[in-house]
Amino acid sequence: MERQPLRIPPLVDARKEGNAVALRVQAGATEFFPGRASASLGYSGGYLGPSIRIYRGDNVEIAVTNTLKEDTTVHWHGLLIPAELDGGPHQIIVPGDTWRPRLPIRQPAATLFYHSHIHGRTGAQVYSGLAGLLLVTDEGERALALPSEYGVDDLPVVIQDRQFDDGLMVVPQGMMTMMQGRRGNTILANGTPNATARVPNRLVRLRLVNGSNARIYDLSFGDNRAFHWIASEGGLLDRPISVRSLTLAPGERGEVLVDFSNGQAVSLKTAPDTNMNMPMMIGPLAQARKLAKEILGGQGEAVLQFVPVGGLGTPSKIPERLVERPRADPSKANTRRRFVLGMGGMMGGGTRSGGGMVINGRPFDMNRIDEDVRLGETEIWEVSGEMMSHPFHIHGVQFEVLSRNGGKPILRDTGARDTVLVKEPVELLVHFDQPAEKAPFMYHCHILEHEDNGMMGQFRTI
Ligand SMILES: [Cu+2]
Repeated sequence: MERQPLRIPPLVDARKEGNAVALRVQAGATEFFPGRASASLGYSGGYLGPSIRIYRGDNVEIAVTNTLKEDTTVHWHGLLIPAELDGGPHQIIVPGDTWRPRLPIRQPAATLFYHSHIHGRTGAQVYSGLAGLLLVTDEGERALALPSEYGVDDLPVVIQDRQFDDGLMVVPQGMMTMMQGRRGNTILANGTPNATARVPNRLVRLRLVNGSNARIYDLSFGDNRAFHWIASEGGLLDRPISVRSLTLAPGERGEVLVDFSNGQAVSLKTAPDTNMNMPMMIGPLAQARKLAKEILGGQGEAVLQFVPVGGLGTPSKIPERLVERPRADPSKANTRRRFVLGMGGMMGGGTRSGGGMVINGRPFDMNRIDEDVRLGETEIWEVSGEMMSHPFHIHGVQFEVLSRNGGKPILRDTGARDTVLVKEPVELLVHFDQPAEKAPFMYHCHILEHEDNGMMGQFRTI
């Protein structure tokens, strides 16, 4: 397969636009492979949307015009804003309409992820291309002088698996697909199959975003080099963590620094994906991986190749410390809630609608508030998942992982987060400081087909 240069989504700097940004939700035709135009969706483009740089302290109006023939919403995943601005299933934009939320940006620098959240069609709309990045910046981040030249040494990398038949993207359907979540036989980076990025021969920042509907990536470099993890979903970590691999579940983001000063071309690759529900996992791991390869397209493979330019460079220094962040105090949490993400319908006889995707035994209902939380409180949410691992996302908050499976959190749980992978129980320390009176906030599985089929609930803060 011919290599293609990594596509870089256009950058929209909100301040340069007077903090008034316009997005057009549109249908398009995208040549993922040259000469083969696939039907796709995008924001102000054929597939995906611009990266929007927004500044802490500003108020940014984003006018979203829906030119599709179907309803949509735009959820600002990770943004800490009141629920009526959140773009969840209740903020529907009907065809021809424009939605104009004015977003107060009051949180630390982070890589956030906007995407469709229309109930029942989120999976299909995101798979077709309705996703993009919000890059929050602040003074603390800029003072660190991290690589920040967009598209040069600060690269967005939205990783997605998509199904291609004869060079054309297709949106998989069917019961099995809904159970496992939509996967695909081809990995795209910013919509580019078999992508190559030319990078300077020095330190480069990658904003790695798992934009897949269902697939988990276990990312590492072809030469097993160490790299530095500097930011989780909620923003910068206290200090860089040297790692050789990073796991990202759907909806998760991780910023890393990679030193390309040795001038050597290297691939970012992923391990095979084996996250599927239990009946398919019975038997030895090798068999499960074979099944994963055949059914889910989940073989280990390259995501993106890097080619440094300029030959041998000078190794860069990594800052020892990044940011100080206030920590919530677990002793202040008086309320504990438990959530079980269930897939009971199929196993239990398939009597429930939507394949039995539930939280605490109940499928999502737009008209039911599941939890009332007191505004300003800190709570412990204990979350576990059945049958397979589920990325659990809560809107309007950041949280920390207090424990996993009764023990200490694992490396992957580090930092302020809005999404966490669960199967074994995790305890999350969640602080609620965004109002949700006029509309509720969601919590759900970020395997989008699980979410669409009912693995979602809603809460108010009152
Ligand atoms: Cu799930």
